[in-house]
Amino acid sequence: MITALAGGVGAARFLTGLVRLVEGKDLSVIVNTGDDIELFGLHISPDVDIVTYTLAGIVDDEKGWGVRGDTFRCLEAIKKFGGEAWFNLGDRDLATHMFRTALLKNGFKLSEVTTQVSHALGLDVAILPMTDDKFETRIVTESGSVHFQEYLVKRGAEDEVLGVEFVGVEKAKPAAGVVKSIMESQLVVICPSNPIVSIGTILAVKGIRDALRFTNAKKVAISPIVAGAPIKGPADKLLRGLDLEVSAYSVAKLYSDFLDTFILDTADSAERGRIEKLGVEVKVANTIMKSLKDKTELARTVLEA
Ligand code: FO1
Repeated sequence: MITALAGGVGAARFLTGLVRLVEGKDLSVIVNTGDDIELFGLHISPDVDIVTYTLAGIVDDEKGWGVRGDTFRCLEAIKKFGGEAWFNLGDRDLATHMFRTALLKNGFKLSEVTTQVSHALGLDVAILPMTDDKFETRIVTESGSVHFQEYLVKRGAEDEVLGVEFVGVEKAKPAAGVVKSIMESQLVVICPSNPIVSIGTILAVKGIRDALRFTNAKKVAISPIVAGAPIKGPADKLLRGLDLEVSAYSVAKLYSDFLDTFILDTADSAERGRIEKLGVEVKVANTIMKSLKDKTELARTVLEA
């Protein structure tokens, strides 16, 4: 049994390689829900959908999110009404959000809806939202605190980051199956996702970090930072905003209380010594995933670790 901790696009790309090597029924993916947002009365769960669509083979590969070949007629109509349309919700994607919202209103949990959607798309991987409770990542900027999606998509991640807030963190409990899957796995993989707003959120949910410390599973993380820059997204701005160094070492340090092995990109092999001093074993590999072969090779490196 393998458990992966995942954010959005980077994690989903890695998982595409992993499912080539392990059976879906032996894999659970715990997904960040701090990015979830309500728009037009609908519950959008971007990272859960990115992982689900990618593993189901229907994601828009170029963008890494949304459904391949989707149309945007509903959003265009909303724009005509003068509605805010900065978050690009495709027509088929909207069906997921409408279905999810209707079930949530009828008392189902986010984890239950996620299972129903992923099974309907033919997946046997267990996709587990980190929590069924409200959890919202907000970025503190000079103009005040804004929802993470507003910071990233609406404002193009251009604001200086003054802080990060996790609204709901005190009350959020891990969703059913999350702690059990960490405790019963032989391997826990921390995907190459943003260490603050993707993995950091999952680790902030009460009980998850302790489960990682206490499980007998081997814990392996893949660096999301290569040559001092994130492969995708604003991890550099967020790390800097929290007065943290932008480096693979910095990420390894954030996980060092539970981590066994850190997969470092070949471009950062000079960091090996510093990371080993944290008590973490280091493996150097190519972590840039352009082709399916790259993704599968990286997954193989993780399994061999
Ligand atoms: N990212 C964007 O940069 N622009 C968008 O308009 C956008 C829409 C969107 C719709 C559905 C979805 O599931 C994801 C979407 N994303 C979009 C990706 C998302 O904002 C982030 O990449 C993740 O939340 C971070 O992992």
